[in-house]
Amino acid sequence: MPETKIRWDIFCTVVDNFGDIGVTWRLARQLVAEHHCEVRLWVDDLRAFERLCPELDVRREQQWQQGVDVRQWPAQWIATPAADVVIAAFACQLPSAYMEAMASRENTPLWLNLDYLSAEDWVIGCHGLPSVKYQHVQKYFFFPGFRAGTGGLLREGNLLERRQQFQQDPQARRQFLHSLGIVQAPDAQLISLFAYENAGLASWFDTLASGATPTHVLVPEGRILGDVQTWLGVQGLEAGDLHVQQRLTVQVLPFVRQDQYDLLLWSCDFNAVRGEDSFVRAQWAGRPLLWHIYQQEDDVHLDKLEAFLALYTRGLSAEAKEATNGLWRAWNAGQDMSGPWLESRKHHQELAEHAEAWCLEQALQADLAAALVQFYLNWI
Ligand code: TRH
Repeated sequence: MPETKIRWDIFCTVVDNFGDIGVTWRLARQLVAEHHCEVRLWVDDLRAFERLCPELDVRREQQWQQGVDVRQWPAQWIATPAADVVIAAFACQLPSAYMEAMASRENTPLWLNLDYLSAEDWVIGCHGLPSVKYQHVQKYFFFPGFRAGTGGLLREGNLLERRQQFQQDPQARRQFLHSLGIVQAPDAQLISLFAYENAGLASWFDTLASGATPTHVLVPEGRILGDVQTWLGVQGLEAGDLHVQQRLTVQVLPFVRQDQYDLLLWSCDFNAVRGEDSFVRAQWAGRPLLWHIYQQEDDVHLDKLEAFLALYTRGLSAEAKEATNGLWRAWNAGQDMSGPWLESRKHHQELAEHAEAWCLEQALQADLAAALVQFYLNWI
């Protein structure tokens, strides 16, 4: 590690939802906390950021949060010297004056595009390749991923130890759930549900409501609430609301701060997640999961879904594999969830063991922050 701190500028435009800021905020904190870097995080929408980090003051142009120098990305760029490493998250366009500053810097900065996560094969071939140039400043692709030859996944140094400790401590779990107003019946299975709008929800809830085991579903405020309301036949659902229908309890949670969301995932028996960051965090939770992938034009997201399924289901029995494929495909097509859910429940034990094994296997890879630092050290 060089003696002087590596300086980073991470640029994030919030396209929609929380994934862009979710990933960059996590990365920025880890670079500071574990790699002693100086990080400026430029964000164009502090309101989205505030949902993940409630201490944020959305009126401030500059503020420190957990050691990260958080900047409001101004519409009118103010001349700023470029950092040693410049990350354009998810192909966002840097201010042209900043690119000038990169080009005029005595030591040319390393310029990276941090891409979206995909399990597709081509990622390995593209990770680390040169992209465009601005004058003499070369940009490189940096791809997160699940396999050797990619940039890995975001994972804080002690994450798995913290998770395992928490999961082995029923008191800590109870206290956490209590702090969110959750009282789980002793025999109820706990499910968290973070998803986009989904026409398959009603059939899933029907099945849970008429199921043999009581189920308690926790729904953080967000896009799926409309479907939940329709199923319950109510309006104006908000955090704190709790409804019971037959064997199903549905409870609306506030959108919690990012580190608390981990505890929620760790506390549940099954997690429905979406997008990118919650999807990765559910894998680190070591519990069975269901992924609602972010929909893209021409259904290209379905290739990503299949690529992940092919990787994730390796090592499962043929029946459990088929059940997982069926469940994930039904959910992502907004189809009837009844049969696929019941089928996947038959393999719950195997899927639970597999989720832990997958998590441990993924943790053998270098994490994304460490891989970025290494990429820079190799490059200079
Ligand atoms: O919000 P998302 O749907 O984000 C998406 C995806 O990243 C997608 O790939 C991208 O193209 C699109 O945004 C623009 O899902 P994701 O990625 O899981 O991000 C949610 C973040 O919100 C994640 O960091 C976890 C966090 N979160 C909380 O902090 N508290 C909560 O209560 C919940 C439910 C989530």
